[in-house]
Amino acid sequence: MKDQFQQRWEELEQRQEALLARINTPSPQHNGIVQRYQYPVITREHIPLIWRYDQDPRSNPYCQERIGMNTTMNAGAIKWNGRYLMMVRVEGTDRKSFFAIAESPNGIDQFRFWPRPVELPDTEPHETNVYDIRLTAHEDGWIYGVFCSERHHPNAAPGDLSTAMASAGIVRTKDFLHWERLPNLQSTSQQRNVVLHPELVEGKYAFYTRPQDDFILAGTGGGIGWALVNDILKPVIENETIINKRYYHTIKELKNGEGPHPIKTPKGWLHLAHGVRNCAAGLRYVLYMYLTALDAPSELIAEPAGYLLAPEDMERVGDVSNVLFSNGWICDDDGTVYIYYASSDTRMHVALSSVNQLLDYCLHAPVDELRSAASVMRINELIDRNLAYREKAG
Ligand code: M1P
Repeated sequence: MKDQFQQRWEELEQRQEALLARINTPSPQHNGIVQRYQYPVITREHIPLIWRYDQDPRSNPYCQERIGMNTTMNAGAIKWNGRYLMMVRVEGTDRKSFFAIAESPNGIDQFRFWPRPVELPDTEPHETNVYDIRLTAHEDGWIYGVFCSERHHPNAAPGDLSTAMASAGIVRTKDFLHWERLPNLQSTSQQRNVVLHPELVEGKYAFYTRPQDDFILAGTGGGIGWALVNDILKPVIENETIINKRYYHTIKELKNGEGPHPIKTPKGWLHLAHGVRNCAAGLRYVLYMYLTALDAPSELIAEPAGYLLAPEDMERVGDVSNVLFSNGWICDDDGTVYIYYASSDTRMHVALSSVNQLLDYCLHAPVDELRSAASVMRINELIDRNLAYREKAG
């Protein structure tokens, strides 16, 4: 006769195993650009039981979860040794985020966490929280991770326990087991959503940045920036130019931020980013794309109007509702693109596309002309073209 503890433990294991082995299937809807998948690919229920429970019935007689996990979100991604890796932002119920690597054989399901969370070198004593890592396999041979390093604002007024300060932390590795921590990127403004470009530009390390006036608001920071850094071991932003601007009455009116590093294609660098606007329900985060020149990655050459992906159905609700956020995608050799995105700061999903589909989207969907009248003109032009085509086709 099994005791209660043993029975409960076996139930927990069986339930988790069924979740980890679950096969994912494409969602029924498809707009010709991206294909969502039915199930989230990583949730807090994927986190190994032995990270959360004390398995010894003598010290845990009620089989209680001792360390609670809140969310699994905003994962960096990379294909490494033939496996699809996500470096997930796991947030505990104590509100502290940390990184943990999960891998899948096919990129769409069966993600399993590695045995332990990542232990980054703890070199920044004021750092309280780390999150949203972007992984870059750089041409210099290292794999870099650039993440948000957050601390209580040193100038917060006495009693103000909320004002925070964000800067970009940098680590690098060759095996995802041993990490070297470099100094945080120095900048005159706060920075979040900083991403390392995979190639040297003019012999320098190139960063996508997001200057912001304070911890939450971009303010006078005009959008996604670009900065060249001479020395990655002493990284300092000296000049920053805005390469993807925010505009009034668009999906990125309030702020935006680079997603993962862009994908190199014969027609330019494909970028995925998030755009934020305010509304009665609070901030709304959606994902959009833009394309920059192959020989000048900071030069915008195309940007379709509006969003590529916005929260739908279950994605709308979570810890911070009405949010899609992506800082990881993988481009396979055959051109398949796995877009990993988090919904509502709670869980990870995948949507599939291809380089050709995304290029076609960037180069042929109309641009945002920033006025309703122009949008109606574009629709009428499309209708006219379709009617002419139909007439010709008989
Ligand atoms: O809650 C939504 C997102 O808010 C921040 O993103 P941004 O700096 O662009 O506003 C980040 O905290 C991100 O982790 C979070 O998903």
